[in-house]
Amino acid sequence: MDTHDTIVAVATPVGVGGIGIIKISGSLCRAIAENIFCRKGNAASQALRPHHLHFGWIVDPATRETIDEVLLAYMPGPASYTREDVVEIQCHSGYYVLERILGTVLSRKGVRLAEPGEFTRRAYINGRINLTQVEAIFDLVNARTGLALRQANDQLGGALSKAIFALKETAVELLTHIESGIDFPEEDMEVLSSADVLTRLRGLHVEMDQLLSTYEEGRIFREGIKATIIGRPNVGKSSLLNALLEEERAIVSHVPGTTRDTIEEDINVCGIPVTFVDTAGLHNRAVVDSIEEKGFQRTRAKASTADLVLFVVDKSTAFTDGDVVIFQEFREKKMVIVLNKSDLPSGLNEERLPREFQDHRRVSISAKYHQGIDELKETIQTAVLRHDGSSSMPAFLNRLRHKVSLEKARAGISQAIRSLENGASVEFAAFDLRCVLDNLGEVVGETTTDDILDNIFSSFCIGK
Ligand SMILES: Nc1nc2c(ncn2[C@@H]2O[C@H](COP(=O)(O)OP(=O)(O)O)[C@@H](O)[C@H]2O)c(=O)[nH]1
Ligand SMILES: [Mg+2]
Repeated sequence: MDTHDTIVAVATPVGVGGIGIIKISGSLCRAIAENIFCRKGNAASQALRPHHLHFGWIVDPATRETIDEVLLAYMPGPASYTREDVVEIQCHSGYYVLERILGTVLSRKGVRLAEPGEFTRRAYINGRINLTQVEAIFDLVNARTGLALRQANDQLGGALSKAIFALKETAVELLTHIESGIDFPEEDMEVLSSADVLTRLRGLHVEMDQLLSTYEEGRIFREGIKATIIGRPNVGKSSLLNALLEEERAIVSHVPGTTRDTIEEDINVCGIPVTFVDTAGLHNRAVVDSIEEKGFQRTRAKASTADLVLFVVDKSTAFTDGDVVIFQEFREKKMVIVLNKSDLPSGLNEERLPREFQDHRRVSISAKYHQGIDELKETIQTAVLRHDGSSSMPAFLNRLRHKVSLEKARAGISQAIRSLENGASVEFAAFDLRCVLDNLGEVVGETTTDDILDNIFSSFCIGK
């Protein structure tokens, strides 16, 4: 990919609409603007004032035909999105208009169509943003809840990269101490003993542990969770899905075994995107037919891969062996026990629930009458998150990529600690620390391979 070309793309969704924006970045921007843009009041002799909107027309330089009435902004680098010269043309959004303006710009030598994410890639290559900030832009565009948006903005502001740079700084400082001791042993520099180095390495390890422990939650903010509703037939699983959705999505019936397939719906639960999965009720009677058998398999598959299981129990009847069997099967999962049909006289003594049930979060609801649903949502939130977004939040790892690189860095620190504990010289620790610096550099994009970069930028849309 040539990074010296001037690139152009339509930056708004293609289609008929109020406004369409064409974005150009590169050294030819100004010449292109002067060539195709005719300002109102024949102000052609005046230079285009940077960072101002100019009103005028796009005119085909070959035919002198007016294509559209537009607003144009010229943003010379480095004060621009890409740090290169940038021109943005706000025109009317119509297929033909956009295509004609794009074609006019592209007809110039040295200009080509931008690849997906290429504007942002240039911002990254030119050092305006680091790789975690690139990812934050992607997350911002794709945010589905307030919490996801907040996390994306924090990350764009540098929350995660600052945490990584702080770790790097500590590692560099330690490395400098060790290496100055190796290279200039006779000089009058503070040389750390093996014991001092060990103490500092252990400190770094703890800091990395802390940052790594944020991954699960960071991932949930960004991607959301899958919550599978399970339980015996007729306990009210489908009614619960409907109550959460506030619409009659799943068929509810007093006939057991009504839900045979799984049904999935997305709901924003206190800022977390949750995909709820309604399933076929599990029972231990003889299986009736092959459809039911398949339904059971799907229920089990969806429950075993879920981030959270909502185990629905009918509170109006006594606890059954069937409930216990289901509970035992999924007890290792993160679980909320939902005691449904609380509008009916209780047939279940909560005090006498089996011991292991008492350890799980429990909520009483009436799915039929939409009672206790808000409390259930709050319980789901506290079951999966430690932070609710109301207070200040730490830096989060929120991508597998971050976690993998930081785990490699932590393994490097462990390795250095082990060799020092076994009496090796500090030179070995210095070697490990250099690898740790590379691993940390991967997170912020300093030592990231082209494959990974291609992968990240290709998920962007053209024009971003
Ligand atoms: N009284 C009462 N009945 C309910 C409640 N939730 C579900 N039901 C009834 O229980 C039966 C089974 O409900 P359904 O949602 O189909 O259960 P599923 O088989 O677990 O999906 C239906 O007749 C529902 O109307 C509730 O909270 N209170
Ligand atoms: Mg059902």
